Amino acid sequence: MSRVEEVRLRLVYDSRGKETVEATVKTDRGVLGIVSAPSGASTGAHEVQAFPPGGVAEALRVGTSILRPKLVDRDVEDQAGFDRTLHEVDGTPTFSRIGGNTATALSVALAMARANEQGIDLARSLGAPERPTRWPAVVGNTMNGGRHAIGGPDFQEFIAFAPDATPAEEVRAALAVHQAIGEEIHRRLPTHALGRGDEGGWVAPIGNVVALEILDAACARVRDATHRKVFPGLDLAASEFFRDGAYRYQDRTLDLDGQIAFVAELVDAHGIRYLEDPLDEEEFDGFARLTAAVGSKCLVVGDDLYTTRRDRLATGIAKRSSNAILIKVNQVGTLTDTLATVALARASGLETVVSHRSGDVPEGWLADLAVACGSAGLKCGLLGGERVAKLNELLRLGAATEAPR
Ligand code: 2PG
Ligand code: MG
Repeated sequence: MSRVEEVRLRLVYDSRGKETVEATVKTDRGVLGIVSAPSGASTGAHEVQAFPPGGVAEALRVGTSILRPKLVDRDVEDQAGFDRTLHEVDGTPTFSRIGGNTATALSVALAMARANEQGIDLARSLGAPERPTRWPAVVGNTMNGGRHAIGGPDFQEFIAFAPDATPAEEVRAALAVHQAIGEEIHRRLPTHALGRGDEGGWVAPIGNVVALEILDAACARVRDATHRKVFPGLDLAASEFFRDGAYRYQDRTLDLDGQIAFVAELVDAHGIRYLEDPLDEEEFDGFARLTAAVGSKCLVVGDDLYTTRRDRLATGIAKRSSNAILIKVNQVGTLTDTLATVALARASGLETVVSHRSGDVPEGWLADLAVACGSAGLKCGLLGGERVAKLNELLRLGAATEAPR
């Protein structure tokens, strides 16, 4: 049994150039786990707080003076005890004293140190089988809007959903869709400078429905050319344009019934297989109506609805609000809390999709978590070093199960 010998916290930057926390956990066998935490822009109202009121500087101060002495000398195998201490020292329901990002970085760094001591992948160390029978689909962002892009559509993410047999096939198909979309936007808007948003998807001054048509056509083109499985998906992040009881788009305002009818129509018209946050984050009942209407055709995924919280998921299960949940460690702050939510989802027959944040870090461990959770998807974007790191880790995990050549 090895013990935690040293814990360090540092300031580092995420992909938006914003400050975040990196944690190093060193075991008494001299093995390290080094992990940093990502940050969201379209954060859910029920997430823990990423940082204390004084930001990263305060997180480092509190972490080093108060937290560190309680973590040193702990058993490296005892993830639950380590995570409990993070909660106890913080003492608030929202990690507002130490910061959810400090907790996330430390919690995952302990798991990483343990995996490194064992000499196996984090995925295996967290319980993934040696040869997984299914791989998480690549859930790749191809066009950005909402809070992740200035001047784009209201919907936040236009997604290539690639649930194929191997990670290599999935990544290739999703990237081909991203490229085909860039070509099509350039063809339609030849004089426009083409930019990319926070998650590496294209940004263009086009409406939601036109963007979806372009995505649908690009997926069909790639399917025809490669015979790979890749389908349209959306993250509406609808809470971001829900105000005073209505869904307020640039070109229309819809009430709940109107929004449900509009989204259900889009699912049918474009063969959408992945549908995230189509309604406001408090709309458990509306989610249930939409899931009853389209849940047999696509994953209906709650992100802001659940914020990875077990208690909110329990409400969604009781109401049949969705058939899937998005999983983000720093919405709840520890690996133990995250895995408890995943366990409840699995026990209740809901799929899980493990997700990046819009401001992310150039590390690949999210792919390990998705494989360990037996998730239906790894949502991670397609371009930019912080996104590619996760795709490449998924490729590496896939290749590791093949016979050596
Ligand atoms: C989302 C995420 C990631 P953010 O809404 O699913 O795509 O965005 O990290 O800004 O919450
Ligand atoms: Mg989302």
